[in-house]
Amino acid sequence: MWNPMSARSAGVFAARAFVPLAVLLAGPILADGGGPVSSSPEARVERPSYDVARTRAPIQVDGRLDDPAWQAAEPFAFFKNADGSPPPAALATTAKALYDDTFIYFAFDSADTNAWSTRDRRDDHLWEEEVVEVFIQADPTHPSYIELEVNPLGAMIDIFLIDVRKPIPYASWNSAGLRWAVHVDGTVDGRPGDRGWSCEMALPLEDVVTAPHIPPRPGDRWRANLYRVERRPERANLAWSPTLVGDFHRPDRFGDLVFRDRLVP
Ligand SMILES: [Ca+2]
Ligand SMILES: [Ca+2]
Repeated sequence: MWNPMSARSAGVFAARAFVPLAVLLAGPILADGGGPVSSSPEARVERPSYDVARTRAPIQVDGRLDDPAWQAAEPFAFFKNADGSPPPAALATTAKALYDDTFIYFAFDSADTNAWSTRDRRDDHLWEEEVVEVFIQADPTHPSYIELEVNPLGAMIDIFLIDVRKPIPYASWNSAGLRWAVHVDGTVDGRPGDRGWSCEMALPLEDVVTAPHIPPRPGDRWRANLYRVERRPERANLAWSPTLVGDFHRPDRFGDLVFRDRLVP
């Protein structure tokens, strides 16, 4: 993600990272599977939605996506570059979500020939390296949202933002019941030769204080987005719902999570 504490430094970062994006945004935007569209790209790139199934058994949060419920869960539509264009072919990214009475779970499976991070402390600036991220705004009439990031070293930063880029100081809000784990197929040493890494997160529903119902009722809709920041072997900023600008903090571009009563497996 981009630094939510400092819009100025984030702007510098975004400018550096997104010069190509700015160029792309000046030209046509490719819609899903379709031809180029030009005017008002934000209006033309629809926000996606995802049906969240309910898991019969709690997920074993060990970083491995071998739980039967994950096997039965549907994947999010493929990640795109933040401008909506197809992502680099080498950076295949699969994500899924599930819920039960206690948690909402997220799984990421990221192909990566060079899984890299150096930060291993809670609440460090993980977004400056490689990371997967979940943003949740359960009620879009409330500006607050939750941001979770995990890197391939297994470090977590959990942030509660009271409004766009207005976080409670990182160390002051920790989700007490949050659980997460990663599994790396390779080494996190900055050198090539890796295959990828997977991540599981379990966010206690009780932390999602703006949710209309806890646990969610079938048909409830939350806003959310999922991201992946890549630095090696190539820079990329991937999103489930492209934000169309060099900034992940765009709740108006979040997709919809729609809770269903479908049980898995
Ligand atoms: Ca697992
Ligand atoms: Ca990488």
